[in-house]
Amino acid sequence: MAKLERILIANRGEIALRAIRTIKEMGKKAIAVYSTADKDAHYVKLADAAICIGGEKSSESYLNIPAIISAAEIAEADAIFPGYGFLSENQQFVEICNLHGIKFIGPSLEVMQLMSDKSKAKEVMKKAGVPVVPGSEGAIKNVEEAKKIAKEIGYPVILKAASGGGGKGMRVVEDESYIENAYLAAESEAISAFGDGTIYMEKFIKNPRHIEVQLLGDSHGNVVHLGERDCSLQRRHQKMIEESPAVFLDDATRAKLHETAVRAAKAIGYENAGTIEFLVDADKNFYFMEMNTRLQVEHPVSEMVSGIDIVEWMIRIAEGEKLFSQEEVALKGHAIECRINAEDPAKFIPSPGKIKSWIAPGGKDVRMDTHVYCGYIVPPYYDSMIAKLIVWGEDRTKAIAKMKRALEEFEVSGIKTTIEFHKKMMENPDFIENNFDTKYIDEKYLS
Ligand code: MV4
Repeated sequence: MAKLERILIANRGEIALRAIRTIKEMGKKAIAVYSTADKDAHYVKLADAAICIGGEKSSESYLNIPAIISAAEIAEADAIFPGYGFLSENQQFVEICNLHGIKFIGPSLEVMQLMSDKSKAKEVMKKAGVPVVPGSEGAIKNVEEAKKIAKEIGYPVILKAASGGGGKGMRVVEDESYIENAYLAAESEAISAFGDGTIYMEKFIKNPRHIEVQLLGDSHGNVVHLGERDCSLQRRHQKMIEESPAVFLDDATRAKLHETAVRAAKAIGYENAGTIEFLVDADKNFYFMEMNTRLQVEHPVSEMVSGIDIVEWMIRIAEGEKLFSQEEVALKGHAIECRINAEDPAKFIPSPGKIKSWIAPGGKDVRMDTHVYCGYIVPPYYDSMIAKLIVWGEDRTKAIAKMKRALEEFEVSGIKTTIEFHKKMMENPDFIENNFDTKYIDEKYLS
């Protein structure tokens, strides 16, 4: 594979800017695409070239494959960087990039396909010796089969959509009297959300933690990990705070988790950046949940503890370069990320509009990834996340103190943001003592 010189970023917002930064540092050309709603966005100005790809709706622009491919051809891009969301896990898009001789900076079409069916992915991982939650072997055919399997594994069980992820088409079932309704509800929800009603079943793990391992694989079969992230602080399946390392784990379990994730990625011949998500129960048993075949929002916490630029390595891997060895990765200290959303922090409802003032925090080991600025108008059409504030400290206590200090410096007016929520969390005794799970915000914070 030859060096990539011109990289088109098929995304917007902070992640487009994040990618432009690294592409420029590597001496390459960054090509931005934008919708009519994003014509004044800062990332558009910072790119070496920028092409309008359509209207404000994502379906007309950031999801518009013909427009993006045309832009890539016009700009003579030799590669596409997908970021997260939008087309980053779209198999058809990867196939079309391949047909046009444009390098998709991500995993192969085959691996993406394999991991997109959560039920099949689980079977593949089980064969590779990765622990999975006990449950159905593949899809459930009907209500009768659901009842039979649930009886075998024991209630409570959880029904999940094979094409799902992010909580849609999921139902927890406490006993047999609810299973028929739950199965039919999950199925119809999955059909309308994903066009695929395939459902599988698992034993329900109570109060789990969501811990994921950041991986990089190269085209020569090497896989390294950059440690794990604890992403348990979520609200309605939207992550709010992520950190690395997961202090919930002891060193022995952590080492086992890393080794398992690397082995899993090697087993499927994984190339480029990816993440394996695990559910971890109260006894620190971990189980494969799903694999994200893309760069994730929370990747900066792994960059802060490893010192490795993940986007740079995604590009170098796409160029065919060989990865560094695991021994060269030294994980140090503790990093925390707070997602700053344009939302009312009390009710978490979107708050788009014009930013009247914006004073960003700074200082040693404080990182702000954002595309917004004073005077910027947050459009109502896209995700409400407008910034990520990431800090590093020698340990978790110091990282929390730094995050608290940084949040206090942060001044935004004109729109409502989740800054206030994060300020409260940094002083919350449960957060400070690491005493929370995936249900924490939904059940404890809002009540
Ligand atoms: C589970 C679970 C408990 N037991 N699976 C939610 C998103 C989807 N990807 C998987 N999810 C869950 N799967 C079993 N067998 C609990 C959840 C879950 C959850 C997981 C991670 C982060 C937040 C969550 C919130 C509610 C439920």
